[in-house]
Amino acid sequence: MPDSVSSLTFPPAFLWGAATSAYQIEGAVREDGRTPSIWDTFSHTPGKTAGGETGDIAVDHYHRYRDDVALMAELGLTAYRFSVSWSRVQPTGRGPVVQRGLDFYRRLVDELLARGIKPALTLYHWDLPQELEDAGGWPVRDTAFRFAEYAQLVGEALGDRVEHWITLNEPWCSAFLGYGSGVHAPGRTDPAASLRAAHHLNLGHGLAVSALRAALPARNQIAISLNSSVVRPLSQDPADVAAARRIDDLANGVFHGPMLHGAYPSTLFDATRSVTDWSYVLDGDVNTINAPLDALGLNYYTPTLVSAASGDIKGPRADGHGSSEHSPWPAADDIVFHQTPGERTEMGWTIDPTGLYDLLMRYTREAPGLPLYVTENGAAYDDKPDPDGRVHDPERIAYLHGHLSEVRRAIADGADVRGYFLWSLMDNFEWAYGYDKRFGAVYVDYTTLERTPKSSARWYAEAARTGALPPADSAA
Ligand code: PNW
Repeated sequence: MPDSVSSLTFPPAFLWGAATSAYQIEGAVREDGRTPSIWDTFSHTPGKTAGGETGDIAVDHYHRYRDDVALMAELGLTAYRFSVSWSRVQPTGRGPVVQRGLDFYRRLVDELLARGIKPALTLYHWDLPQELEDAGGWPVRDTAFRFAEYAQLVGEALGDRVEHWITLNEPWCSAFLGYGSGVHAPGRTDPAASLRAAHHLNLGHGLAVSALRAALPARNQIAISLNSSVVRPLSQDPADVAAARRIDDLANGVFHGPMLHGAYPSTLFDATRSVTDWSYVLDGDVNTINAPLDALGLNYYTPTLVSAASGDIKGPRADGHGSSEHSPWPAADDIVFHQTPGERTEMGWTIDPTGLYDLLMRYTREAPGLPLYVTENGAAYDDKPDPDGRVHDPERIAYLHGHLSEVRRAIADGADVRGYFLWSLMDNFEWAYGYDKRFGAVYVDYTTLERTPKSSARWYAEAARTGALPPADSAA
């Protein structure tokens, strides 16, 4: 075996996973007592999603979970990351649980365990019960306490069989795409509300960590998934470097500051004074948010390239965060977002695997000793079945090979990366983009809902089976 191949061997206990989220795959939105979440409301509001598409049926995973787990087993996955729909379990966001809703996740988890696949459960992947949004949503403090109560209920119900717990998925998206640019539910465009939402998501996370600590057996692992951005300045000009630092605060520091270091960056407070006075950060909050974690999940797709606006030249907003005349970045109108040069995926996101290496090394420094997981990484392509029904996606294989190689390089350089979750197991509802953007390793025919593993799924299965990366050009 040539060195270049053997050096791509991963640690024996490395988890080879795939990820999904409830609203993107389950469907069955009115079954067994589930009530609408903000994503039901948003997707049913004209003009909010491509083609008016919704998650009403999605890929019908709620009814097909057994077959889907069988498929995961066939692909040799050793872990599966999914999310729980809050309004399926606790329809109004308060009060007692609905057992029928909870039973779905019990059955799913039991099916996974029976096949030797480790469940990684995300409590919140953007689908706030609509009733809680009607009461003010994440900008109001009470939502954080409601989330902790929900976390405790799910922890008590599933703590005996789920070892890996993730509180929030990508609070940046919830706060800044949901309440700032409005391209995600609930579709509000208020920079002050987006920063309040960020704080209350943080607080909800911290309260949930403590609630889970009390509810779960000690061996369980509690984490959060951040879509931490790799923010790069366009040049080494001090103005561009300063612009990158400010965006880094708004993308990363706003979350990892209180979570990992017990403080918001003071530079973040200074830079956003024109929008908010941060008076809703009460004494003790930051301590609550700083609750110790057992691991950190990082989601990575593409880096972010910024510069300071020079003179009256205002560049295009090429930040890849969807189209809206409202920026997701509060108090940052003087900063220009650029498209990173290079090949792009169907999302328009530039492929840069070195960003994943940089991210893993950064958090190795930022949180020494904390195990890391790549909880999402993947690419959308315009996949189509060949006449023989097979789906070939060499671009996705190249993307996965490139990024997993960088994960391996980070491990060699001291990053404690314990696993990788490909986004996504199967094609699904890509939020505001609807069903058009296919991220799956498994192809879904949206007429028949039939599942067909793409060649990337077979490539990934081989990696999972051998614990090493097959060459990117190996025709699986
Ligand atoms: C993540 N951005 O979404 C989510 O966790 C997934 O549910 C989603 O399907 C996947 O990545 C692909 O989009 C993101 O604008 C959406 O920076 C938008 C951004 C980042 C992540």
